[in-house]
Amino acid sequence: MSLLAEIRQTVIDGQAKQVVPKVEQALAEGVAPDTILHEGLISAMQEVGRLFEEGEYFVPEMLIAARAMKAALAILQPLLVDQGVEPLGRIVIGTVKGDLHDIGKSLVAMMLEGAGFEIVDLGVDVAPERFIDAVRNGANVVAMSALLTTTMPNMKTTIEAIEAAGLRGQAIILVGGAPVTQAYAKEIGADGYAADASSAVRIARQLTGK
Ligand code: B12
Repeated sequence: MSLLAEIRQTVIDGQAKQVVPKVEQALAEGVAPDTILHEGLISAMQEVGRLFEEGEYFVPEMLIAARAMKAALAILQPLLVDQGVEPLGRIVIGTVKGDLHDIGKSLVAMMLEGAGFEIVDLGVDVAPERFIDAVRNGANVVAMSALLTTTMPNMKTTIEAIEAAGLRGQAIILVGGAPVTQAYAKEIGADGYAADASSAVRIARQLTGK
């Protein structure tokens, strides 16, 4: 099995302790951090989702796999994020109310930070009022993540609350997460959608004119 395949399998098996030396070894062998991220880690989480759908995995297995993914991400983070750039704008990011998935959101936050945006990360299960407070405090982009079809409507609720607070004109709204689509983003009145972290950076730059 190739080292990348081993990394992927270790995440699927949820072996956080074993994944760390494997990622370090891959880096030492010159494998690009981005390749480890996509072919090792993200691909593993897709497989975990498939196993869950098929009833082979349950919540505890998903959780353990997520822990292994995070351990690996912690090693990659400094390599994926370049430093020392002047902030391009202030982005408030969070996973919407009712939703506890944070890996994709954190990855997007990390890449946006690397591209030079200042990030206010509100974490998971974020109520509309908290996004609104951040806009009041100077955030000019609101980035929302949702991984559940049942929590996606909370993106719409948040946009409506921002509108009701009279702040819609002050913030560019970006949405994403596995079940979210360009069409859904349009339907709820978001300004932008991206399917992954690198396109999130491209869209954020484009919409902020940076
Ligand atoms: C890990 C995981 C969990 C972990 C989360 C741990 C954590 N700390 O995040 C735990 C175990 C807690 C969990 C719980 C649940 N989960 Co879950 N989970 C997953 C799993 C396997 C992986 C998600 C992940 O991390 N992917 C990797 C990241 C990198 O990808 P991503 O999140 O999609 O993010 C990328 C893009 O979407 C995008 N993006 C993400 N956010 C944003 C934001 C913006 C602004 C932009 C521009 C882009 C963007 O960029 C990211 C990077 O490329 C998915 C399966 C899947 N394939 O998605 C199921 C999945 C999302 N879970 C699911 C379910 C059902 C649940 C539970 C309801 C299970 C239960 N019965 O309790 C609970 C809900 C808990 C809650 N209230 O939130 C279903 C959702 C089904 C649906 N249609 O709604 C899925 C799809 C599994 C499945 N195939 O059935 N889960």
